[in-house]
Amino acid sequence: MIVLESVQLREIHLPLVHYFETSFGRTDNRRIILVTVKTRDGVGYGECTAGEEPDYSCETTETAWHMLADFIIPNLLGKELPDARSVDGALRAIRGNRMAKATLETAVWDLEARLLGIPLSRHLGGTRRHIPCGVSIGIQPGIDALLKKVGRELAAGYRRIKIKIKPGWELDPIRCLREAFPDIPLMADANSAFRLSDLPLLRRLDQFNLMMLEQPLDDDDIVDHAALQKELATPICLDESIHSAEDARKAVEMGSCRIINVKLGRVGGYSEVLKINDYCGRNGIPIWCGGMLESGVGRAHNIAMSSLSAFSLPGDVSASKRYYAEDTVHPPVVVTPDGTIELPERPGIGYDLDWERIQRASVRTRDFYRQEEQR
Ligand code: OSB
Ligand code: MG
Repeated sequence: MIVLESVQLREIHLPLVHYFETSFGRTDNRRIILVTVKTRDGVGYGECTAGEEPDYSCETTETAWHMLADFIIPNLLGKELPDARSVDGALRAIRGNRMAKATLETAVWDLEARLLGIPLSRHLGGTRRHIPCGVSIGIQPGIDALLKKVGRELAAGYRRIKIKIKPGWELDPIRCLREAFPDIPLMADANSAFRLSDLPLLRRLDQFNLMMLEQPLDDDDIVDHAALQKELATPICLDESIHSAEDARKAVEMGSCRIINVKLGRVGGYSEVLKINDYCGRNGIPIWCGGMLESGVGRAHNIAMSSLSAFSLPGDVSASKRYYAEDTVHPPVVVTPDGTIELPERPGIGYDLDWERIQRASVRTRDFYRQEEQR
């Protein structure tokens, strides 16, 4: 039985070592919510993956803080939860807001794994000892900069290159990359920047042997994606459109995608991830772990999730130093020269939080305590 005695919310501001540009725009500085959950005898940590702006998702750092403080935390404090798996059901009365819910849900899974004295990956049923890593490369100021950057990431050992595309930055960068690196695993992520009427252009991407084309069309669409997939040889991978195992099933049954990008926050936490892992494993749909420019705490959760059996493709899970000069965990997440991350062996997420660093980056904290029952 898990009974949360207290929860702490904390907002930190972390500058990215380099801005990250997608079809939505640029991010220079992250506003990240960290959460600490405590029972009488345990502690666990989570990170909110919501971004600063409502572009990738309708959730933002600020809406997540509101949902956590005013609904999610009051709903869970003092409640008798049979186990971490039951948190998802306990939050069912709160609609949507999956990133906010996942912040708490993932922290309780970390707490439970720590209480059991086992790594979170093992607690989830993960089987991998190390995970293959890819990189997500933002829109660059020009082709030369892109080629240089890709060369550096390949030299560092990364096993798959993903570039962000948008109208006007698609065919040329991909053609130049293919000429320079004919055989690398290469893919492109459009973050919903195209329409079905762009079919003639998107069809031309088929000649470049991309592993997949990620989320070319609207975030809330699986109908046009199905129409597009029929016309393309390149597999479509859905990211923004998939919020649950049911979404995954419907998209697969409609033929809207052949691959799925799984993000812990976007689907509301580990309970849903486990269902997606089961469904995709049974149906031969490869999945991989997406990234949200997480700091170390969220990154450690992504690593644990990536150990699950259906996560067969390299994810957007890369080294701390690609994002932050000083991360929230110590030591930072490192990638081996052959492009893998080793699963930590210690209990829970398996990385220590760097409280000195976190303290310096903090802009607000709020503590919540269980109300003692009146007698
Ligand atoms: O679409 O995968 C995406 C970052 C922010 C929002 C959406 C996305 C991304 C990334 C970055 O691609 C992945 C990473 O954390 O390296
Ligand atoms: Mg994406």
